[in-house]
Amino acid sequence: MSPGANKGEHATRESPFHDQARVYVLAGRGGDGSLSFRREKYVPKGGPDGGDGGDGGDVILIADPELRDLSKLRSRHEFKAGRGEPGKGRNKHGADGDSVELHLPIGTQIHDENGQLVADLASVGARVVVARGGRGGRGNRHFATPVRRTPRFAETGEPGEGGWFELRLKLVVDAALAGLPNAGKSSLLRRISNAKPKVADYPFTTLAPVIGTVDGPDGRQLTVADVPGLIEGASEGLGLGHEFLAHLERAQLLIHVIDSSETGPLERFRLIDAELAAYGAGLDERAQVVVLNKVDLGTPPQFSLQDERIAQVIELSCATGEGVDELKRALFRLCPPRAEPRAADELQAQGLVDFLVYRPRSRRRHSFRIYRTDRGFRVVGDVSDDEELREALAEAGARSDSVIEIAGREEKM
Ligand SMILES: Nc1nc2c(ncn2[C@@H]2O[C@H](COP(=O)(O)OP(=O)(O)OP(=O)(O)O)[C@@H](O)[C@H]2O)c(=O)[nH]1
Ligand SMILES: [Mg+2]
Repeated sequence: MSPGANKGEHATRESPFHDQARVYVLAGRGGDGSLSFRREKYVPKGGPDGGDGGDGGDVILIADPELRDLSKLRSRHEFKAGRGEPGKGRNKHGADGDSVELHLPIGTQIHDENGQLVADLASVGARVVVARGGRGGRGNRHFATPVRRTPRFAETGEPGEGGWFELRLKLVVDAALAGLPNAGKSSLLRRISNAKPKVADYPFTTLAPVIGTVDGPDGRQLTVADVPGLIEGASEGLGLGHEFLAHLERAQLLIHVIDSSETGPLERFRLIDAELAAYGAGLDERAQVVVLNKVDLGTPPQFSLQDERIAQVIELSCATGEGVDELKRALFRLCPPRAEPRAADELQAQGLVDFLVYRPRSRRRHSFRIYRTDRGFRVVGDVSDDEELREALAEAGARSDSVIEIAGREEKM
């Protein structure tokens, strides 16, 4: 991949990895209430029996551990839920519209068009309704009163919410590897985990993040991410740039890998550190284990640095396995177990929906309601924007010759 390639698209030789996407979602419109009167033999003047419209379906985003990235959204980015069915005579309810569930990898963050974080699907089963379906309209039977026996109007269904959202995947891992190209990061992940990332004797072998699982002695497991190597100027887009450092943001620990067979390990440590600082998000404050790799090639040079972030310095060889167990022990000691992921409905029941930061505001709810009458439409409520009203009426089925009643006056569309 060249630095100018598409944002969020990190191609590998095996398969592309996408960590950014845009989606358009639209919840279902509510069905219209029915305007109907009972018609029975021998009953000349039947009462109102118009049933209610069904509610529109929601668009729901769900964290799914089976998914690796956002690549399925390259071919499809529009998700629309079903409409509610209109009510019918004889008090029949319209059916509710089907909801749409969009499955996304764990760690997907959802932003609205203003860049506001709407939700963070950081744990298994986390779910958020990003667009609520419109409520179905009430049938005319609801509007009968002793003085108005024959209500000749019914509510139309409400529009569903909708809009564009930006999705950004930030992997949720316990630890992440960082270092220059060719330092041996992927070799190390192969050594300590079940993952088999590609290893080769040239820089930028790794082009997309890979997650490995490390098994501990007591059955505990840790996840470790391998990301492409960093070079000086990565923050300005050199090499593969530093965008994929987003996948280090949620790691509790960084494993900083240095090729100890080369000279000047301290300078190389500082170079990477400067790129972490340039990226921001507190990466240059994160706890680190420094791995002096490739010690099979000779005695490593001195690495003495007084830095409170560095929890441990480990001499290691991916070739011989020396130091690998020491590193594993350090990982389990330095990455405390995360809180058990809890089921989303359990969190909801306790009012602890921690992944939901901000409830999306409806862009399509109006300050007025539209009723269908036997002559056309009636608008009740506060109409401040003529354009919004015109659109809402059109969606409710009004045509250019429909009669519209607003505040006691009758108008044409
Ligand atoms: N002798 C020796 N060679 C090693 C050791 N660890 C890795 N290598 C070699 O170093 C080269 C680079 O290893 P990788 O694991 O691909 O390095 P990387 O840091 O993942 O590189 P990028 O993905 O390009 O950032 C390969 O040829 C490995 O075989 C080691 O401990 N000893
Ligand atoms: Mg690699």
